[in-house]
Amino acid sequence: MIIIKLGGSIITDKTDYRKFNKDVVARLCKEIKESGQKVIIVHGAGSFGHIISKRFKLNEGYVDDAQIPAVAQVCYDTRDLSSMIIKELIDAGIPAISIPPGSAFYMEDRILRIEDESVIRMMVEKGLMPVMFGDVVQDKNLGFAICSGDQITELLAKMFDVERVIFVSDIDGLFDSDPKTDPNAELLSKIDKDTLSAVNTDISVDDVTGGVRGKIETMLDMCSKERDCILVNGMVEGRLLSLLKGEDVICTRAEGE
Ligand code: IP8
Repeated sequence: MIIIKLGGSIITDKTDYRKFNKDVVARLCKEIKESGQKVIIVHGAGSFGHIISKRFKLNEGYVDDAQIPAVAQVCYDTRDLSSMIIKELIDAGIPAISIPPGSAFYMEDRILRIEDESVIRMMVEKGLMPVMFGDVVQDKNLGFAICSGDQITELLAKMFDVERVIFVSDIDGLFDSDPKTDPNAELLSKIDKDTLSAVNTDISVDDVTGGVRGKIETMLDMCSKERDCILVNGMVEGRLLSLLKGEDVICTRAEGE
């Protein structure tokens, strides 16, 4: 089993509220279908989640009543985004069903709790693809909190026998500084625990769930002897398909010891 996390920067324009990258998503869905691999997809929220969440400080939990309509709006927007992705998956021939974490699960101090995994397992056993995403989730202690797609990815990796986790983004991999602003930025083809201190992880767009630093931490946390974690550029046509077919591609790989 492979988990693919479609990052918010590839499925949306993160600087433009609710701008869906339909053509890119449609192509990636076709690449996944063509690979023939058994895959579960998780997606980020992009500009359907981060812009309003940041404006209303939703990641701080409940602070005042002005946040409540914003919670509803973000939940509406992320579900809308997920429906658009499901449409592309179904059109590509992948039978996918959206499971909104904010409607199905809860959190405790930002830790996601799934008490009953059976529905997700039943879907997978039948060949249906459960699709989950970054969302606002009710939190027993904070009121509500942001649950990132990366948290969902970690949880699914524990539930299933996952040999590979692929993070699809709009950059070739992790660089030692931001390639969008630094022409001398160098790609790190492999990363380990020392990588965090070596890279400049400034965040350039609205992102309430940790940006590049959070990504490195998640990749290192999730990789093991049996499971590698890969960051790949989904904007390059065919690269995800090549990776899924086992070919060598430009990417960053976190391998466990
Ligand atoms: O895009 C964030 O999920 P991510 C979810 O996977 C919200 O970090 C609502 C901002």
